[in-house]
Amino acid sequence: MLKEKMADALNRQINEELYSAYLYLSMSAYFDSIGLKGFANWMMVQYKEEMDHAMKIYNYLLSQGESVKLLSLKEPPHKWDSPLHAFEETLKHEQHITQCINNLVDLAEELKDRPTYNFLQWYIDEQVEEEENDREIINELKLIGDSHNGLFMLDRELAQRKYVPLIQEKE
Ligand code: OFO
Repeated sequence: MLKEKMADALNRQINEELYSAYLYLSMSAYFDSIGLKGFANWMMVQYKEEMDHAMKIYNYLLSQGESVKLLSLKEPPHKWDSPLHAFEETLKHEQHITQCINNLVDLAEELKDRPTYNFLQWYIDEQVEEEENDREIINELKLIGDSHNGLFMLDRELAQRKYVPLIQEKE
């Protein structure tokens, strides 16, 4: 069993991860609608990864004998000014998620909850990688500027991203 404060905070993080999935699904639809199929693929993979992040916490709570409480999701935006704007918003969102994870780690430390502290280490590494990926794409988009050719090339590159399911081991 976890302390109530910890279980509640993890339940709220499931909602954060599900919202991340919802946001990236909305971005995938946006990119599809403006003809950037590679960008749409990248965001669709991101959507699936976020669902995995949510399910990892869901499984962890159940494995600890806790209940899962699904909360309502807010509506994500549907449109962005440009691919650069969408990725800047993505980075901002991931920085918010990083802060959420850091707060969870602080809480686990405060409550001396070592299993949860260990469980959260995976998310710390994941956030480093996610922010780095977003920064790389932002930099490329800035270099591309108004070049249609550059955007076309980047779209082809992002079309290569493949979804690799996370193994949902029971903690
Ligand atoms: Fe985008 O990251 Fe989940 O945790």
